[in-house]
Amino acid sequence: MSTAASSAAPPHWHLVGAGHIGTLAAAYVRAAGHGVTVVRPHTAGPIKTTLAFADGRPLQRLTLPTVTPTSIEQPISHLLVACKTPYTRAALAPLPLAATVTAVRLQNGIGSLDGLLPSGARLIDAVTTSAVKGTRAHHDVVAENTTWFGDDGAAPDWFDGLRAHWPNLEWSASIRRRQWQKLVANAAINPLTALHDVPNGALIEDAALHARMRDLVAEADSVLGALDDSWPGDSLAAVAAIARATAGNTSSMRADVQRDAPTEIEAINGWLLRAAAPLGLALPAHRAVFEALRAR
Ligand code: KPL
Repeated sequence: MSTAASSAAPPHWHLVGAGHIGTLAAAYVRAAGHGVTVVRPHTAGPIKTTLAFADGRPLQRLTLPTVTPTSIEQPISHLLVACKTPYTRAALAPLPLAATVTAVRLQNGIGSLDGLLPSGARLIDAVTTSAVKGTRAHHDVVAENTTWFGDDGAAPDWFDGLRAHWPNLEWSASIRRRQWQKLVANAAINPLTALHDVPNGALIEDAALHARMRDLVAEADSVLGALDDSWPGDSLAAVAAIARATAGNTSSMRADVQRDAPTEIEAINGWLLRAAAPLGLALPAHRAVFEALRAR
């Protein structure tokens, strides 16, 4: 679903977080004729990288201009946020955001932009199941799965044009449901694989880990069901299917722990714990992994 096409000029995006998904998003918006500039904390030259696609289409070379927050002259009208959630506050604080900025949040977890955008901003949440691997200089786009953009409104006028260049991009009027589904998977798979330093498939193969995954999923379902009685619950089969489909993968949180970087635990399990508190729900399994990861 989208609004009628408009003759408005294509937007110019400022991208925060040129990691795997941020770079893929930059390649798609560039292909759609949008502008894109990467915001970096320190002066640096353009980012030069290549993207290889699993369907065999030609290697794409991408050169992205960069800018520091203090050298941005015009207020930012379109912002793509693809950094890891723990860096969001510091990355956005120095940015000159327009009062009506449109921000697309391509991050795990929920709520990392709360309180960081002007009151007139439009926040579009994005949920993707695409997968990219590689280095800063080269990205292997392993899977171009569905990506949903959405908020409470109709799609913006630039959406149809972008969709033509972003494989499997959809506008979702029920983005919250999509976010919650991804949240439950991330809240179960990520902390367990990080704490036990195992690939995702271990949560299927190891009975003890499987039982802990089941508890995390059941607690997450209890919170989401209490927040919204139309939440279907019973997410275990869906989460197990993700763990199975990504059996050999290192979850993003395990990768963060392996390189001693901050994890996204606050935006994932932390969000569930904060949502559960006013509902009077104790989430012992989430509390345990949250504390264990914070204690690292
Ligand atoms: O999204 C993921 C992540 O690692 O952050 C999953 C689905 C768990 C795949 O590894």
